[in-house]
Amino acid sequence: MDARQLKIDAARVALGHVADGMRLGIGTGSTAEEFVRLLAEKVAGGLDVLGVPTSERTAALCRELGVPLSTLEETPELDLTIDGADEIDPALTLIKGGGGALLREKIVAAASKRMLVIADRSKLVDTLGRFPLPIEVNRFGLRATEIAVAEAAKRLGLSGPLTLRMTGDQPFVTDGGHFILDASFGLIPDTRALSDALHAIPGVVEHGLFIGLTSAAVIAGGDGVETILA
Ligand code: ABF
Repeated sequence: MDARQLKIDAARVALGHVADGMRLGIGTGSTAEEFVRLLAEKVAGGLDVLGVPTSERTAALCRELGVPLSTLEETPELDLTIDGADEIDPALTLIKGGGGALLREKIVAAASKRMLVIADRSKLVDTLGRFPLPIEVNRFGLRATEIAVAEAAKRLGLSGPLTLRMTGDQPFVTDGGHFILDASFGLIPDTRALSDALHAIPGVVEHGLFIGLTSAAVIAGGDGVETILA
């Protein structure tokens, strides 16, 4: 089965959790995009929902397809967020941020009663870290922040290159106006310790470890779709 069909299958199951009148956080990435396309069909059929997008890219797609939008300022309490992930471990801790939207994704997820992650089976891992951890950093003092991140990781027995994410020959800039360092630390046995260490660094705005935010993961594989509860 092709990769896109797996994304559609997971998105369709997640759509089954959407009820009339819900306030939805809507994620970023290709799997979340399939969810938006299916959601838009339901909206066209009369489903009454309000979406809060996690990126400008998602907002533009929702507007194009006719999904009613709000903002987190207008709608600060959400019923359900549907989003993708780069890696998912057995405790449903995630690595997110490959799409560059981790800050708004985490804020929206934290404002939601429930969060469903939609993914194909390739995202399931025993231990997070094969995928480089995105770290959103303030543009001021970037070099000092890099040094602090490397030292914090080293204290946890982690090391590896920190790569400034680029768009062409310019640094990638997030919707929030920050840069992203992709940290190739390798496997991360203690995600909470790394999360706490990164949050202690003033130049770190947020990172892509989503701990304790996921209610369930909807995983599509060649043998069908399974829902893993947190
Ligand atoms: C976004 O979706 C990001 O947090 C994550 O990196 C990405 C996964 O994209 P895809 O669904 O295209 O694999 O939520």
